[in-house]
Amino acid sequence: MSEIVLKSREEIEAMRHACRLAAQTLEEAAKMVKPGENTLAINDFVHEYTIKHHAIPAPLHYCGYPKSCCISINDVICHGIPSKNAVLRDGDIVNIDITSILDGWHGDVSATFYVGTPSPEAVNLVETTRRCLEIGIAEVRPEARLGDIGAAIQTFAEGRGFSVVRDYVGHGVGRKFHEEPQVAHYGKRHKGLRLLEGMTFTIEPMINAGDWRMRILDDNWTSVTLDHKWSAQFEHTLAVTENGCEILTAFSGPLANSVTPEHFKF
Ligand code: EYL
Ligand code: CO
Ligand code: CO
Repeated sequence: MSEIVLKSREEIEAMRHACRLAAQTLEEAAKMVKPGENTLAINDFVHEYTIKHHAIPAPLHYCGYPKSCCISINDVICHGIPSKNAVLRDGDIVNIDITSILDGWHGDVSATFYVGTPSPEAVNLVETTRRCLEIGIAEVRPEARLGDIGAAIQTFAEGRGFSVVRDYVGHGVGRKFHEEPQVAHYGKRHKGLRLLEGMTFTIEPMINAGDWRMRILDDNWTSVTLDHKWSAQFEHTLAVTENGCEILTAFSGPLANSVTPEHFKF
């Protein structure tokens, strides 16, 4: 049995530091996203940067996971294992998911980046997914319900012809990587748990160009779309505040390769 842990102002201040480091690490790692780069090199940078800043990469050895972050290319939904053989190519999309533990507190953040020049289809998927996270975040305030977040994301994604992954959800985060509650990216408005000030959790929608079904590769970690159409994801760690929420993993500058292209119109 596990329960939702509400965080005090002091605890949220401690989480700000872990979350800021995770976001900074992602911003620095994003600079390595270029054709020809391999995902193990990005992982190794993330690992060293984390250690240098007196933090621990949470994914390493979590449930036996072998690397310090997850890097998921194209039809990989999530939990892509960094590998020297996974080489970024022009036109790919790649999600980098980073969780840092600093002073015992976790910060969990991810974004999807364009490698070189994206196709219009890739831009539509990635920008829709970026907007899904923003739309979910806009629902977060005391007295709102978890179903409001899921419904807002699902309505927007499906309205654009995409599907919402069912097998993975956002999660409470704090002293533990994964706490209650589970935050589904689909659902019904006015249903589910009522939010309270002091809750800290992630929203991390995975949006597929095709249908939502997935399978796990023979490596027992990597989740890919069943139809091999592409999947994108963005994630932030949030704290519910008196009026709304604070994005604890907000970025301090523009994320290279991640900003919405000028020509894209919703
Ligand atoms: C480890 C455990 C199966 C991560 C996240 C690494 C992977 C596959 C079992 C969630 C759950 C990262 O970053 C995450 N969420 O945003 N497990 C994770 N693992 C792992
Ligand atoms: Co994550
Ligand atoms: Co997460």
